[in-house]
Amino acid sequence: PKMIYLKDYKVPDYLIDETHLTFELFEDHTLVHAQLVMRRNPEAGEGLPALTLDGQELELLSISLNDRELSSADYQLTDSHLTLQPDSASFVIDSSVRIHPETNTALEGLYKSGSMFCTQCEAEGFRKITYYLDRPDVMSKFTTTVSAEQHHYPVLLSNGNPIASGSEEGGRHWATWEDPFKKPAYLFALVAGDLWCVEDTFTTMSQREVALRIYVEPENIDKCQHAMDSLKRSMKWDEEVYGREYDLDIFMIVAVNDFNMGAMENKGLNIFNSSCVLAKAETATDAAHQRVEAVVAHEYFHNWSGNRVTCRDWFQLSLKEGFTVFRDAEFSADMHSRTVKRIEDVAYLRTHQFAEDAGPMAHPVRPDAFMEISNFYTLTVYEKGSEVVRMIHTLVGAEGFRKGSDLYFERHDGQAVTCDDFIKAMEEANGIDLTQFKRWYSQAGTPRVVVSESYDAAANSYRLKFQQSCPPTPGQAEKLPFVIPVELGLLDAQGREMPLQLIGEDAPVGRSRVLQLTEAEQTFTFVNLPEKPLPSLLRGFSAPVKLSFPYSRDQLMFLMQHDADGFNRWEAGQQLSVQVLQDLIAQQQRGEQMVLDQRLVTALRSVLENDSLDQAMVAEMLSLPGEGYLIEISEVADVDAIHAAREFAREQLSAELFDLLWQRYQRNRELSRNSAYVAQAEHFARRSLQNIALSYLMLSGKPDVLAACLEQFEKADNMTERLTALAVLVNSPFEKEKALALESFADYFKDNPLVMDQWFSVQAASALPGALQRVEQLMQHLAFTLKNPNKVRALIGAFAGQNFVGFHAADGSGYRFLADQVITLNGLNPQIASRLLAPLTRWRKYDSARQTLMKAQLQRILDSGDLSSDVFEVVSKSLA
Ligand code: BAL
Ligand code: ZN
Repeated sequence: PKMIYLKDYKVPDYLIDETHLTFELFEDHTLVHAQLVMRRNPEAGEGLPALTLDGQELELLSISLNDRELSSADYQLTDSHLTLQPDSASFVIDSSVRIHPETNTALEGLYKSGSMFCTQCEAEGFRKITYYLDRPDVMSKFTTTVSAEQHHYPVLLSNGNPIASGSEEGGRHWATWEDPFKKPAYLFALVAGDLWCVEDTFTTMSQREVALRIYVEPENIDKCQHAMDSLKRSMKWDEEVYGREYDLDIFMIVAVNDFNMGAMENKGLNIFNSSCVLAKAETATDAAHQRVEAVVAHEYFHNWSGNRVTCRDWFQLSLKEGFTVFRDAEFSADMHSRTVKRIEDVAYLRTHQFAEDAGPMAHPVRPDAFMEISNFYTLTVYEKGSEVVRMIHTLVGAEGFRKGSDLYFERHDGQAVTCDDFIKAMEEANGIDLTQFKRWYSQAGTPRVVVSESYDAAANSYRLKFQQSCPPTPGQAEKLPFVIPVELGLLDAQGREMPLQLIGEDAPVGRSRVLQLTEAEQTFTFVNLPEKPLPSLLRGFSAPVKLSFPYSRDQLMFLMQHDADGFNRWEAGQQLSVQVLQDLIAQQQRGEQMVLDQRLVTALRSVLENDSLDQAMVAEMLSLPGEGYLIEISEVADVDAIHAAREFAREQLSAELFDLLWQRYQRNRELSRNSAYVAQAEHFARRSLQNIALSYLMLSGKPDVLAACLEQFEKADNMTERLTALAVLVNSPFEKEKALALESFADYFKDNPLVMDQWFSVQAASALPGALQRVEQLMQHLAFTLKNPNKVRALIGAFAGQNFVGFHAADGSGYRFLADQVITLNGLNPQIASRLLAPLTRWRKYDSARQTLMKAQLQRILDSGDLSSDVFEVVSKSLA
């Protein structure tokens, strides 16, 4: 495979004004007839260069140019392209190809999921359907006719509006769909299957009625209401917050079981991984409900940020993804608790994206080179991309941001554009210069900001010095300073926010404000401060950086209690926990008896005693930093010591805070018992506290707690409580109860694949001895198959990504196992194989013995022969 560079971008030589497709679906093959109405791109220069169409795994049956059938002497065919010579500036190409969706295990292009046909074309799947200019800056109007056997495929869908349908001889039928909006091929979709649908309507702000339909397999028809409600809320929110109205008469979602991603924003016909649509209390957790809501919103929001305005080329992926993640995060924040949403997102970013940014696959938000674009649907492009958009929002304010997004949508509607175009709209709408800010798009790596203070009592002034730097990343040894918005406040000894007046200012400017770092080193002096303040820095995590300030543990406890910024109250608790856990890790490594700093107990006790705190916040504060995060912040990660230290801390906290936890648990469980499940913030909060309390309480080994856990497992009316009880049992020493619970759970839910995914994950993630053996056994379970990405993620992904002591077993067995799976999956589904690899690519984080073992497995994958570009790129970069 070869590298593709942003700097080589050229506008397309030809355009496709109209695309007329006909699909004839059969059990053992599919015929695709494509008519492309094309013309020379006036922006591409003079003359009539050869036309090269993309096409992979296609069996060409016929091709004609302006109705003249071409012979093989008239074109060149390779395994990825078809090249021919047009003889005029406008022309029509007709082609027929045969493809094999029924054997397509890569789940890219047209494939079968169970008994239904479906598509996934982003990024470059359309070239597996027909010969085409498969690039996002070629936008075309599509008409699609689908024909199939009627009995098995009563529902035939594609993008846009249905315009005709009919029956054919031999029990077949057909339907034609027309999409009036020009779109790139990656937004094409087709579905054929025996599906039922839930229907509703939405009246837009200009009073147009839109039909809403969610299509699922018949057994799932009772699990669509939450997604439908989420869709309607999303449509309303996008009108209110961004002024964006839906544009077609119908909006459809289809749930499929076999899907590489979470979902796909195809115009008017979103195709979803069933895990991101189906949700009802009995089978989906609160987290799953929130994920469904967020993904439904995300895909819906793409209709504007992605579809109406799309990407010029795939290097610009974050243009649509970063922006849309930001939009969905704000939507979720508005629907539930803003602070809790921010905490969850930041914890995720710092654990996973920071690790990516520090590893061999580190790349800028706008990458400048890739081998395989599928490898760049990353945490950096999505989550860090969203943080970059958030920083713009912070810099220009909500109103300025709206002006910028209005200008962006208005100016570029119907176009394929770049991140620069987005920035330009923000600049022009706000009269600002974001030239330096754009380094966030071009420089990889997580910036570090070291802050120090000095207080001058005689002058009543307080100085904060900020030093920023960014570690080298592959291909980028040196970094220039970023623009870093740092929101801060200063607290007095009573915990009140002090007025913030910088030297040279006539008066204070609020009590929480945003400073802009632009240089490697910068000092800010605050005046009129009669006492030395305690700074609350990077409020709301105003920039995706690693900021450090030499807080004492007492100061962190003070911030936990008093900071007006909810996010920073949590953050202070996390920093305190990290300090305390790092002590324990060091004690463990020295072979000493571990001793927990009582300040952590005191701090968490006061959190638990505070009845006025949002229960979700209490739950978040009780959650110690995860092992993944502790690994990420380690120089050399000692997974065994990290696990031992964290477990020790949890046991100590359980013992010291038992009564408070027990009270909270019982109170909340009582409420759950006596009320029906509701998927709303307050109820999520109550259950999350109840569940984290239970996980602590079970460490006590007390019979009362075990009984409570079993009661919750058996009697709960919802998956959130039931699954937590199961997970807690699985991690407990109660072997008999554990075995019974696992068995009864699997027996009851055996026909529900999404629930079985949870069952696999809970076991794969358990750090108790014998993990690999358990996982290998579970791979033999009837409900497991390597062909379903959700299953792979649930079992193998959870083992390698969450079970650190199991995966990093000193004998290298976990690494060998993962390499085996990657080698097998490489032949089945390269995208999933490549994603599954991520834990092995982090080898630099571990001790030298583990490094050697991990690299040996990467090498073994490399040597295994015939690698996909997906796997080859990740493995070769990891070993470089
Ligand atoms: N565009 C791929 C799936 C998503 O980000 O919505
Ligand atoms: Zn997206």
